[in-house]
Amino acid sequence: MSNRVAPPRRGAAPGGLAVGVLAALRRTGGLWFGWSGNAAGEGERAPEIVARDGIRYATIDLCAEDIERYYNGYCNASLWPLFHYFPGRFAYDEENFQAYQRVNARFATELLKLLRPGDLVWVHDYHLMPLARILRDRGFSGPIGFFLHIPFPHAQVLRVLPNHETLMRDLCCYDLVGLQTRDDVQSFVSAVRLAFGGAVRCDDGRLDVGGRRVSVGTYPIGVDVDAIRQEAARTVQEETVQRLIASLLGRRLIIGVDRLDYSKGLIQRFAAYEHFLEHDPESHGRVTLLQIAPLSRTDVLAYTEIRRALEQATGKLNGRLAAADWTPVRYLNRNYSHATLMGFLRAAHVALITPVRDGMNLVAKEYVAAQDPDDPGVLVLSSLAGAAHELTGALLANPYDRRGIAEALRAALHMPLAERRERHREMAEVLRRNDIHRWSERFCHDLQAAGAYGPPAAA
Ligand code: ADQ
Repeated sequence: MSNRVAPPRRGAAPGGLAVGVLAALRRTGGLWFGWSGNAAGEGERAPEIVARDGIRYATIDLCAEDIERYYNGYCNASLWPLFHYFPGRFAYDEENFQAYQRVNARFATELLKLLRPGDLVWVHDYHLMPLARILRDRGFSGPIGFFLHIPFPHAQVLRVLPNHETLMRDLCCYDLVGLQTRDDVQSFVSAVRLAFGGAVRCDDGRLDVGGRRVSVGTYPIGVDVDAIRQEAARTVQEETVQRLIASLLGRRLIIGVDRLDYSKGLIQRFAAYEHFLEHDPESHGRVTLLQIAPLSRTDVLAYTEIRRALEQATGKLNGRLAAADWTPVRYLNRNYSHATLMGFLRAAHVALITPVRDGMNLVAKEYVAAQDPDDPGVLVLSSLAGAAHELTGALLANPYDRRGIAEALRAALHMPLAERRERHREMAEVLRRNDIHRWSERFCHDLQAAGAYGPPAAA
């Protein structure tokens, strides 16, 4: 279950969650259920179901008011900013919370009609936190797990949300709660303690709360390393990527790929790049930053604002520093196929991935996987991305520290081949040990085990 379902389409660009869910379902088969992304006409219709390559995709439409209140409102103007530590961008409206509950109840009703005995339910992300409680209330007794793709905020941030206690109680109806990093697990436990009082016991990843036992663990999402390497090696030869390479005229390519979102730190990144260029005149005319930033959540005000701010920042930077034959930043709001994107990543000498907060950041992992091991590029990565916990062979820097990022960029551009190979080897090994298949296998295995405990925890 996830808010949006992404049946594979040619040229479609799945986000991080979709990449992970698809990889998991391709191995196990099963049903993927969620919102179609469309507004409903009159009345509620039964889910539309299509089957492709062993996976069934079931989707429902939502009415315009629910899209506005549940999706744009509670999910993306309340939960998203707060979970990414932006209380300043947090907005709250009680009616939006009611819509959130209403849509979750509708998802549960439709899902129950499709579930079969022995099914295991894996719920993805912050849109669907109440789902287990509703499924339990209506008699479903199989294992239900929850994975959060974004950061889990510390209790002292979460308490800004008026309904944080309700949400924490709902989350404790799952058998297994999976989070991206150890920090997220600690924050989750802090929030459970806040909601249930200090008396919550936590032993070896199991919490005893409100008469139930809930398992909690770290499940960092990964990528399919070998598939990406092969895909990148193939597409780097194709016309779109070759034309990009030819257009550089020998300049070094720095790449950034992020949904256009304030959590991705693009304003700070452009400022750091400008700082780098100002303090390194030698690099003028010798580097190009290609920033690919497809638009997202265009109906939410904060996203229109960040888009405008980035357009201004790009215009200002290029206006100040460009030469007649050189543009420092190429800024694109468009989607590419996954394959083409992997070719771009392989062609780049440096990836500049500097979110100000990110659950994991798959692009950082994809960049490492896409490299030629004999001549790999260098990853400059934000210390505030979940991926920084694993990718210690990257050049890590604080995304708000312009000077630190500029120094990392300089070091990346001048790094000797032996060091690039060594850092890349180390990171590729980590990625291979914990790839996307292992992520889903571990989660499903632990969910089966957690579900087998049954409800107990004697009061
Ligand atoms: P996202 O915020 O979407 O994911 P990310 O993890 O980087 O961020 O995943 C983005 C995915 O979309 C990548 O697979 C990337 O290749 C793809 N993509 C991005 N831009 C594209 C473009 N222009 N064209 C084609 N494909 C593009 C959320 C969380 C993250 C978490 C993931 C997975 O916010 O922190 O890592 O889920 O759990």
